[in-house]
Amino acid sequence: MVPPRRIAHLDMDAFFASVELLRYPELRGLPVVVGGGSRHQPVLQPDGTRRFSKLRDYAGRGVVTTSTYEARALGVFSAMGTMKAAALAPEAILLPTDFESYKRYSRLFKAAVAEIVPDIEDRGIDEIYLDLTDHPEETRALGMRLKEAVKAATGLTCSIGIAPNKLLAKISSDLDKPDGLTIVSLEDVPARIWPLSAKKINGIGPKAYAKLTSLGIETVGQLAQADPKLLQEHFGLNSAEWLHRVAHGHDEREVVTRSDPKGVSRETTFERDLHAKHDRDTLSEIFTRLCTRLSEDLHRKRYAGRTVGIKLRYADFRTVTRDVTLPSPTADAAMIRRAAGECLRRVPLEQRLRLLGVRVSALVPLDEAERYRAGEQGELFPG
Ligand code: TTP
Ligand code: MG
Ligand code: MG
Repeated sequence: MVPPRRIAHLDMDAFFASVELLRYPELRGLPVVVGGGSRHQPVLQPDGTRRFSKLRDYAGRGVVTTSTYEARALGVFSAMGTMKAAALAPEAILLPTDFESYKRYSRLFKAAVAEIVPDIEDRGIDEIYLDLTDHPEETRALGMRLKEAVKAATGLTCSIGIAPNKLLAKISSDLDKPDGLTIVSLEDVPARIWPLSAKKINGIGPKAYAKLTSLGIETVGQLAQADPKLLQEHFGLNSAEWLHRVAHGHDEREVVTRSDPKGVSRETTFERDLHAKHDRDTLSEIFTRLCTRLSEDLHRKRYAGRTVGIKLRYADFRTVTRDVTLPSPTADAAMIRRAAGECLRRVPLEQRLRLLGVRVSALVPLDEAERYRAGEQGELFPG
């Protein structure tokens, strides 16, 4: 028999809100909602304290991106209309959304995990899957070490689920949030997974769940016990089989790591549209920073690339790209900046710009690129 796998799902706790609390520690313990705009930026007052916007001051059609657990206790959750949230929690603090910071912390926590388990399946800004099967360390100790590494690198807590497959790992990471570490085996499925709502299963969306409830099926356990014929009638053969399998905790999907990316890119949407001439300095600074970050990404991923490209989006949302291929692969910020600058000179710049991106592709492993350069300089010996 093949021994069971050990798959981990790691998800950051109240991610965007927790990043905000790092810079506004005075908000700890309060209901805080992320989802405002720049007009909700806290204002530093003469006495050194900050004045924050409150939800009750909000007017508009925006939605909540996330909320602290204190705000959730008042009924305020992701994707809820902010006006509706304001009715539930008028005194909650409202903060603007700052994706750049969240992306920075996202990279930080993933890099910290990669020090311990290099093969990561990236599932978006605040979550990853890991295959721990071949790792020598005992499961709970390893889980604790991952959590500590994330905390040390970011100051943030996460929750981890470890199980024989992705399906159960994902459900488990949510069982003891925040700051949880939940280990679930196949034997635990009846006791720990069956009482849960069927919508906890990744892949059962609101529509499928509504259909299930109309058939009298609400929990995973009820789904596991459901008559296969009934499910087939309503969902078709394939989906019915899948529903049956997942309800019993079975899932064969592999953890897919992106160890061989086609290209690495960075882009930024400006806070206001910029003009190539009038905002020359700002634009140039942003451009250089993008290239520096991209170079850092390449070094971290240990890649260099021969093709450097740019992407521009104009104020009217038209997008253009240009690229140039270099004589040898590079990961160097200044070389990327120079090549990207060359591309920029080949696009019309009369209109204002809303987005700028830089990309390096035709990748080779960084040490290969370094050997190549050494060879060019006559430092490499054959063999
Ligand atoms: P989640 O991991 O779903 O939520 P969370 O990290 O805020 O809270 P939890 O402790 O329950 O994991 O999403 C991660 C981030 O993605 C979240 O901080 C904000 C963003 N997000 C949205 O912008 N819109 C949404 O509808 C959801 C669910 C999340
Ligand atoms: Mg999260
Ligand atoms: Mg998440």
